Amino acid sequence: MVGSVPLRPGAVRQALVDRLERSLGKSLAQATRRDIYDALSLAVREELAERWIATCNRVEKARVKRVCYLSMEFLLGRSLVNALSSFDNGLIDEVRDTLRTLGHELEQVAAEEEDPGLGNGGLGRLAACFLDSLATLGYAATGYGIRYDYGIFTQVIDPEGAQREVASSWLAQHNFWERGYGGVRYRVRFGGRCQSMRDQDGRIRHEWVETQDVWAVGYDLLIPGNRSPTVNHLRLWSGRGIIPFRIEAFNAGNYAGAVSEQIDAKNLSRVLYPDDSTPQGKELRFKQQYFFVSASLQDLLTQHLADRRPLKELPHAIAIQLNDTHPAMTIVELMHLLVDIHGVEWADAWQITREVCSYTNHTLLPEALETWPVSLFERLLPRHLQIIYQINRDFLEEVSSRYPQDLERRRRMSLINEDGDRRVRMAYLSVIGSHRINGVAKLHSRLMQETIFADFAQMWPERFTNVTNGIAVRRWLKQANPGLAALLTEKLGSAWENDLEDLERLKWAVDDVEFQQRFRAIKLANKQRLADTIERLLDVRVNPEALFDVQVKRIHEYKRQLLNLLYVVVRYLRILDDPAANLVPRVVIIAGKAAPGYHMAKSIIKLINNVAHTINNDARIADKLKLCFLPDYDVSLAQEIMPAADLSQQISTAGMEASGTGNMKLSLNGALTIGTLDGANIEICEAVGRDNIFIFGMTEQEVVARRAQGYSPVRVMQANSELKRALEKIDSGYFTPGNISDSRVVTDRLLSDGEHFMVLADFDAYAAAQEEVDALFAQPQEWTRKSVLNALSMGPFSSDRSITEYANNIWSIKPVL
Ligand code: 26Y
Repeated sequence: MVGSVPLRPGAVRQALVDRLERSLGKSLAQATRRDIYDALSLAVREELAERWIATCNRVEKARVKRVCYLSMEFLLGRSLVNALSSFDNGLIDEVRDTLRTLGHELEQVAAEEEDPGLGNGGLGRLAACFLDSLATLGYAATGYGIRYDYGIFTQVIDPEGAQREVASSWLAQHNFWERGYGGVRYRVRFGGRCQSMRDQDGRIRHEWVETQDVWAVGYDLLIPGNRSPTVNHLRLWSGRGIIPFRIEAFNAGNYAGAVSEQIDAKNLSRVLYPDDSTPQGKELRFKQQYFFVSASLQDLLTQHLADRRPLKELPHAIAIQLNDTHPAMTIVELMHLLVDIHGVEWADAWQITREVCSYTNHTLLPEALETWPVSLFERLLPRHLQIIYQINRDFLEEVSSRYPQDLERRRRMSLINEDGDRRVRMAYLSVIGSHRINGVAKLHSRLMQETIFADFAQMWPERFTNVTNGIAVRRWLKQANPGLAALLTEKLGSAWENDLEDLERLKWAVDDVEFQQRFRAIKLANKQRLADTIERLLDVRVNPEALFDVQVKRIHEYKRQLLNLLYVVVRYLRILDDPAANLVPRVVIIAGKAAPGYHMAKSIIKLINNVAHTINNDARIADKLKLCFLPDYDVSLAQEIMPAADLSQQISTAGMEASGTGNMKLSLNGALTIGTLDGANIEICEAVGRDNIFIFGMTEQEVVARRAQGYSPVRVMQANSELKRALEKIDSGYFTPGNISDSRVVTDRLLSDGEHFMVLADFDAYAAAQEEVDALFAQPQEWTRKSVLNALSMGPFSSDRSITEYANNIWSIKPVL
């Protein structure tokens, strides 16, 4: 039974009391903060549900084309404030006031919600920003993914400074943001064998029989658009046994056997990226991919047929976007469903598949380019292997007719890698089955065409394109930085929320002293708030007037947290040399998780924490330098950090960061970037102007050339005495008195011949750029001018712009409105 008092302006208190009493059975006097959260969430969800139904009706009537965004990851962040602030009627202000009269702060009530960590990093957060933009712009769109019981682990730092992973269930408490409770379900099949026979018309039909099946049950999360009538949904699949409980086995005393089928099925959606270092782990990941792809495709075909539209019209009704290669089995499963289940001719099915699908690549790193052993397909998806072979035969024929006699090219481009154990190349499958293939920033899209997909780009240049990433302005400015949002709205009205380019109109304010002062005061308040969080988390007090220098992202050697750390050690040693020197005080903030099996990344975290411990407890340093590793970086923590940053570190080895999106979030909140010419940094530099960003280091071409010459880090170290001293200090165990080998694994790696990420090679240039940062920060007005300019120049980096490009150039869709 839902509440009867709708959540509307003028009725917030009544709506709350109504949900408390009638849905939760609590009086206002008894209500805890959690109860208030529950009641408010219930009321908000009802509003969304109403809009969602209306959206579905509009989509059905208008028969507009719909996007299906398939992704293994969605990092949505918390829902309550996002939903409340999306309403166009100022409701959130009344909610805030009402809660205050009840003795609660909205921010604290909102923090009752577990942040759903259904992703790892950039790719997952991008998917969430895209869903936000799709709804805001009024496009019909469905996200499809997995409802992991346990998303990304909670990162705990142990007393030695090392990362420990703790399972965290976002579902431990009732989740109000889900709709459906498993209303939709599809059968997903594994194993078995194939048989073929002729039908009445003499055509060969393939059957896949004796399979082991599971249910995929769907749960929907509602996705509101900002100041938009559109509410879309994200459908996440959860595994269930076909026979959840075998009562005969149970009664015979076999309690484990009675539920084993249910457990096996539920394991499919148990965790995000299960460790794949064991054969069981590999198999589980493979099954997860097929599981969510199959359920999603069955779902969209069922809806298409329910609309009484013929299958050949599918490309006019649906666009499927593959978020990297994790959903690449879409190409094969769609062929299987069209040909084997719905009797479409092979050639027609292939044309439909290619017109419907498109693929985004997010990384050039070789270890992330997925391949699956042919033997896994043989055992778990035998019919799909036949289909892959057929696709490959047709494709290689095309290659041969384009490039006769070029056997080497055929070998290179084949879907099957024949070296060693035979493997299916999932990225090639994604390319062959898509009408558009895009990278996520200009440099990355070019490199993608010149390296990993060079043969394909030569054969089909018209299929390759770029769509530079973007971020959701609502979450990363409107919600994360209410102070700045209010200032912008005061000056411009609120149009910027859905049209970030509108900030250009404020460019006059860059030199306006009063505006600068207000901008600076907002930044200081945000820094004060983060300083409080730092004290709560780390028991370290930092000075909010210091320069807040931020590097937040996954911990990976290519992102070069070690370059940052080396410079911190250099600064530390400089202060010790001359405690009286007049240095710009800095708080260096680092956060991010390491993959559980990535030992070097974990050593990096441990070293950062050990250096931090030494510096932060060294009384001689006082406020001049603090190093803070904030544990358990997630979307909610990011929302606190971004608005408080002065400096944004984007210092990957050029050519390795596909785009980056944290760079955009930080700049939008007024941080200046210190960065390499990599990923979207290049485009950020173009947008803000070369004078308003600190660019340093080797270009992508220089990296390649230097590597070709033979890179010797030892030689680099010898040439820079400060760098040498910092490395020696780390190597001596100064920061890790308990265990010298903790630091030595890191210094050994940095100094190893040909070190792949070339950390030391960029050190001189990095340190020089950091000196420029200090010099500018010492001139607060100049700094603020550039900071304002950065924020106001981020128009091109709204995910609304990215989505508009996908809509026009890849999906051919129009808004429902
Ligand atoms: C399955 C496994 C091998 C794997 C799992 C996750 C491979 C890759 C990933 C995730 C990649 C990722 O998050 N890439 C990031 O995507 C962002 C959005 O496009 C980019 O901004 C960022 O540069 C890129 O590293």
